[in-house]
Amino acid sequence: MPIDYSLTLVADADFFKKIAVPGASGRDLLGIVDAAVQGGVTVVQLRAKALPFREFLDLGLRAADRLAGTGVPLIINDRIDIALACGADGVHLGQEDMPLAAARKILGGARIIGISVNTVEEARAAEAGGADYVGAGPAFATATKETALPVLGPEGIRSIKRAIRIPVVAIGGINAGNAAALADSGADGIAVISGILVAPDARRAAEDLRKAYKR
Ligand code: 3NM
Repeated sequence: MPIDYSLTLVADADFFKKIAVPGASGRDLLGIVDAAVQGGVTVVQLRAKALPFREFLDLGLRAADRLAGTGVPLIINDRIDIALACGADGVHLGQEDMPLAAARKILGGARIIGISVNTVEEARAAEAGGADYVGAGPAFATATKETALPVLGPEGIRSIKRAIRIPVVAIGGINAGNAAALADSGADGIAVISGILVAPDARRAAEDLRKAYKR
């Protein structure tokens, strides 16, 4: 089944610890995931860089349970062991994470592997190595992830899109106000953390992002 990459929610379990969001204390990440899926999120990526293994696994199992039957794939950031243990549809790997070839060896061909890229060269390498999609970023400046990488902007995303055939998902600093600026980049979709996690109404935020980013 081809995947609809239109809108990825990167559900970051550490987000509310890092960034002060008024009224966010005790906000339930999986409740946000549910609402965002109702609002039109097409892929959920679970990210938890600072969570102990068992908590991440438990969250992954519960996320898989919630998403079962929705048609929305679950991707686990970085942790192949957790992806396998919770029956996720795939993994998303950064340039410093497990190399693609090793990940493919472990996961086999049936699961999705996405790779973070910042340059055309990285995108070409990901495609040549058998990645299913790339996450290209940062599209815009973002406070969510500490990164020294240059902001790509719509032009940078477009260069990456033109260089490869696998789907390109733009990430970094994207919100309903600037998503339309990426429309001409040709990206197959957008991915957000704060654009949905800080919103008081995750369903509405997802709806607004879907409306703002139409290819
Ligand atoms: N990866 P927000 S930017 C997780 O450039 C992540 O690869 C990026 O969060 C990259 O939507 C980023 O709040 C943070 O800007 C995205």
